[in-house]
Amino acid sequence: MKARRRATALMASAVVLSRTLPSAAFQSCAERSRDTRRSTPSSSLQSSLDPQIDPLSPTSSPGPAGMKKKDLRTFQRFLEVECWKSPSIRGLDRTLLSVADACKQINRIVQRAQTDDLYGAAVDPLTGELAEVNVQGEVQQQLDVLCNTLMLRAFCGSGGVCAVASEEEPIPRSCGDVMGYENENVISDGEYVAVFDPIDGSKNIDSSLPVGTVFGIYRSPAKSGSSKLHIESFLQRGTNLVASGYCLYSATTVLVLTLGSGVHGFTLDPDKQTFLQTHPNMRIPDVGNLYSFNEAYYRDYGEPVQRFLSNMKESGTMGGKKVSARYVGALVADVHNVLINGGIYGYPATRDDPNGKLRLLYESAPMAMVMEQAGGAGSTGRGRILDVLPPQPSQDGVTGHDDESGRDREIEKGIHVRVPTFLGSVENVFELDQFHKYYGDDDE
Ligand code: FBP
Repeated sequence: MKARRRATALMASAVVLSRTLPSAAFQSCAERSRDTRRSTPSSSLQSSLDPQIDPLSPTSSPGPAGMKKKDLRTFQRFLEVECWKSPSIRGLDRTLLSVADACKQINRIVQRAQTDDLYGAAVDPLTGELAEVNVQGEVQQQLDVLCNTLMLRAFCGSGGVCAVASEEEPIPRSCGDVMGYENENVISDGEYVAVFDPIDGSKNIDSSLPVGTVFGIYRSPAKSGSSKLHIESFLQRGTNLVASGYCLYSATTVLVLTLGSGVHGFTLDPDKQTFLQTHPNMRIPDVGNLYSFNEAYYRDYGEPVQRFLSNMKESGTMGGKKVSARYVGALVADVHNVLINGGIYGYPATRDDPNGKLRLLYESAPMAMVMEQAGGAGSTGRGRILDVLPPQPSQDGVTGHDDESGRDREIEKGIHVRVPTFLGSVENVFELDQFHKYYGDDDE
């Protein structure tokens, strides 16, 4: 009786294993366990089995697939050459190197968040009370505050930027204010302004899913040396972006950047802590079979988007291939996936949010510039994201007006304005736009 029970248990785990491991693996691990009595494993397997030997160290014998460090160009070298080639972006290299350093620090913080208890809401160290609710109405997380500070100082400490706007700041701040200089003029001769989302996909943090950082840089029309913060420097169309990019913190840490002439990807070498140019001249396929929408909101989407999604699922194909869905819940991760594989990412308008969720200035526009520079497209469903002009404050745009709070609210509206966002391969985004044209827009 006992023997029969053991046999059934064995069979059961075999079934589980066969369900969890692909048959070949199941077969091979059974074989391997059986075979090890007979043959000695290959040297690379031995090295990867022996915890003493680091399979990645250059001295160890090459592991599977000849694991050699490729001779890749560093991010610094790339910037030096690009800024040398185009005088119009001179000075940006210092700023972007500083941003890359901040991304390395954010990467380390994200990886240590669990062990160093950096999760959860930020607490005011002085009062012990929960920190602010940010302009989005969200309780600021510890990581939001930490990464926001890192990005603020990276941009303002670089010398090239005179003012910044962030998802975590209600209104833009001058770099003099960020760096705590008495006389803010000290810094205001930077010719650029920067916009950024320090931690994108913040809801993913607690479950260790991919998150990112998004940034964009505009030339500031303000006269250098002026002492007033010029809001209109920020409320520009995305077509005026001089540079934009994102950093993805995931299985690998990847920094993707455009300076307005193509898109390049740099992967962080964890040993050297250097970004290496692993993806030169990135191009998105003209059409793809991947779609990335939060379909839980399907019933709240407008008719054009509903018909686009249902049509695609009924046909089961997109771009001539079997359609496939991916949704990580972080703009940077989902758009990076679409950039590499082709397809479309969308965060449409919904019944409750007629402009969707994503913020034009520091999420949709910088990502649309990257997508367009890689041969893709960025649309609101009714037009190019980069052509959208954020709402302008009614009066002359300079703060220090007598009705400060009213003025700030106007500025906030412009800085944190949201747009329906569709990013991806030109054929897929074009098709979505056609659905908007055909099924009208009165409900969106
Ligand atoms: P945050 O920048 O506040 O994280 O918000 C943006 C975002 O997290 C995007 O990264 C992501 O694509 C989207 O919101 C996910 O929203 P939802 O959970 O509603 O699908």
